[in-house]
Amino acid sequence: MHRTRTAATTGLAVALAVLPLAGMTGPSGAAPAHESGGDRARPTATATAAALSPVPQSVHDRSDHLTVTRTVALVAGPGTDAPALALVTRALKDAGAERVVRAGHAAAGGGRLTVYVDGAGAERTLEELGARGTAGLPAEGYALAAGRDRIALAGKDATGTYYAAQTLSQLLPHRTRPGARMRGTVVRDWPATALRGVIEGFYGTPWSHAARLDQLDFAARHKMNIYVYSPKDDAYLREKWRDPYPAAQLNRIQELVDRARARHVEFTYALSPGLSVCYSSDADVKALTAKFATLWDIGVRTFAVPLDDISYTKWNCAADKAKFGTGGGAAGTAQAQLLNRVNREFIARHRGARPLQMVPTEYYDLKATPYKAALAAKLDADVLVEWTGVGVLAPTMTVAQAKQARQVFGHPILVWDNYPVNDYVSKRLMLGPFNGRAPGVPAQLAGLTANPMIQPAASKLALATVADYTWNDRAYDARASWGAAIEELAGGDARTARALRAFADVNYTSAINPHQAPELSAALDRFRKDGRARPLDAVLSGLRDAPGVLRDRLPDRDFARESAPWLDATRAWAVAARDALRLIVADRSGDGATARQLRARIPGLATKAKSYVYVDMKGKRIPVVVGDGVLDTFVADALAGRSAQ
Ligand code: 14T
Repeated sequence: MHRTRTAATTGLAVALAVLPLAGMTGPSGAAPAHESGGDRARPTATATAAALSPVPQSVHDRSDHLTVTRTVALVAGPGTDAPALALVTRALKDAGAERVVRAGHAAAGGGRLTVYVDGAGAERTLEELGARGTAGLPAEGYALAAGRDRIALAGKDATGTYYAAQTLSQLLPHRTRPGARMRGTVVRDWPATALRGVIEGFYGTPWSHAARLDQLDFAARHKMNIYVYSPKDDAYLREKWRDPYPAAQLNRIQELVDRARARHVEFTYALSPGLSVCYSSDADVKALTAKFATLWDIGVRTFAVPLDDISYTKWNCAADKAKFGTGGGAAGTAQAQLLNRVNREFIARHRGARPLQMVPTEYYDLKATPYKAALAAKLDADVLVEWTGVGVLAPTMTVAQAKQARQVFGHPILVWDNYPVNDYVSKRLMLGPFNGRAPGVPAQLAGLTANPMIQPAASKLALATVADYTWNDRAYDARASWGAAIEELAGGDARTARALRAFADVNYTSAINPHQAPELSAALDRFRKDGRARPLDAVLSGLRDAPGVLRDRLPDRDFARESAPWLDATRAWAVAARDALRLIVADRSGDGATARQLRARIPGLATKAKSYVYVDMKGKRIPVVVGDGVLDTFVADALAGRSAQ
């Protein structure tokens, strides 16, 4: 165990694991009618939609094409989002434009491509291209139309415009010369839930500063809009919560805040006073708000007070016991009083502050308790309450559960989803897709934040699928989203993508993806049925070579570095499994000499495959697993002569 769990929460977690889940419900309610029209637009989404991630709510290809000209005119509305304009300009240059010139109210024409971003020009161009304007779109929605010699982007708000620019940069081709063609397209798009992102809330080695900056870029590309800063290595968030930051540390946080702002991501500062706070103390309310004020001053606008993984059966001061008494109801009352003061004395008095967020001490179930009842009744109505679903690691989440969470907590619910977090099983990488969350859940929520792995770069695979689900749950297809994320991380290179898919397949299993290595398992099953060694040998050879391909070719160098022990183990298991396959063939053909040789060699190969370790922050060496229950079983069965069809 690499951390301390309080007896109370451990007991509850165990008890909850066996509770039956509420009945699965299907999608509830129809999607809002935001369909786009379009002259010459085809009625169905086509190849364009498949290339976009997250999948837009509505995409229609037009029958025309436009050309990226040497000079492109950019016409922006008044006060148009600067990061959106910078992104559009870069995307056009990456598509082969040599110059992007800002024009006034210039009309399209003159043989050059004109791009309108927001304002009257964009609205008019949308209409000309048969698209509806921004009226009726939800927050962060946008409309994009491209056809003839023009492109129009219009956001419901600045973030919407920025997302239109992100979509355009995915639509435009990558070229070094002018003249590239792009298919005419109409997109009308909006998110399924307001807050979508990542909470750095795991135990173990925290992310580096560089990794956090990189994650903010990644989040923005996937239309995620929140990063909750709650790393376990920042002592000023927990033990030293009352103390101000040393200047150097505050400067680093400021860098994150600035990057987040430029990417339309809400940097959320989560201060956890639970270890020592005295709920009834004026001085502690002041300490909390004074600390928040230092972060407000560097640009933070979203704040959270997590009160998870603490004891609510023991107070930190005698005054609390005297004022609130004992039991869960008393704890809920005490927490509500403290948070309401923060809400009224800080959040409400700072214009531009976003709603306060909190993690309750009971964050992992739906049971009606005195604690939840007190929180529901007494906590200010506008405070968001975080909830992990039923179980700290919720295998599934239904619409009925999400509705019930709103009822029992009595507040808007922000899901803290414990996927792909691997702090409790650091022997695993979790490279499977986000799964088991029903369509319709996002509409019930204030948002969803995913708790990632200790490995930031490797987390991107799962996080891209979380982004897809939270943006457009009704179109979400876990396997398709997983495939798209693999393509993206492979940088569009087919060989790298094949290698990454094979590697992710043997690192697939988790609480939400119960089956390990689905693709390799299918290949093994085919072999068990038809006895054909050749196709299986090709699969295993691909797996053996995948780690080398990834080390040489993955664009994100950190991915391979972080995954080193798992890459080594994958190669070693594939080598052992290939020999196991040879052994089966030798046994089958009565080639006793070869079989004897292989039997002598394979156990050593398996031992080697089990020898690779992940070293945690305390120096503990943890043997990693890949393809467990699949590769090891295949090898063991072959050795035991259990592999005949
Ligand atoms: F507050 C939360 F919503 C939450 O999930 N807290 C932690 C989280 O930081 C951690 O990364 C995650 C996965 O291991 O689990 C939560 O921590 C636990 C989980 C337990 F089952 C703490 C005590 C438990 F008994």
